[in-house]
Amino acid sequence: MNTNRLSKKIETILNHQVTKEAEAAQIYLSYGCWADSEGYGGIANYLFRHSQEERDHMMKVMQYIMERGGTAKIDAVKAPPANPKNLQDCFEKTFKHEVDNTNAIYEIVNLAHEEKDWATYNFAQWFVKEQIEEEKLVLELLDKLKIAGGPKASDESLLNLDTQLGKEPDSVSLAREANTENPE
Ligand code: OFO
Repeated sequence: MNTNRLSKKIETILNHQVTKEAEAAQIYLSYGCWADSEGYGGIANYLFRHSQEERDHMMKVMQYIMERGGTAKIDAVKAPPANPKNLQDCFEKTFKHEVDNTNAIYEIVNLAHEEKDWATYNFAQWFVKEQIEEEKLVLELLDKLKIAGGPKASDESLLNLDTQLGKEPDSVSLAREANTENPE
């Protein structure tokens, strides 16, 4: 008896998303290491905490695959991209990664819709909402940097921004409902 409630295509795209979330976690880790090496300890801390959030997303997708009777697979992850040139570049690249991830989520939504897999369609809606928040979060980083002076920001305003980001809450509100212990 086939107890897998996911089609082959849906199982594959969801497993692909597991890898994407793991890659996102690595990117945030890598940018965090770069920020720390540049002296931005607060921003590094912020990026490290966000890396954990991406791991929570990975767990959430894995758990869904397993709940539906599918097989979650752990694949190799790509090496993170080269270090950013500066903070502006770091936040801009982060934004691009988030948009790329949003597009991957939309692919899942489109396929689930096409296959009338309403369970997966419904599951993916959490990520659609989450991506709105994640993109907003990075746009806010870019806004804060702009207010600090953008590419011409003084050391003092960058230090203030660094201190401020070091104190930001761990994750956006939706993601706080899901973590490695409770990826619901
Ligand atoms: Fe940055 O987001 Fe996961 O899904």
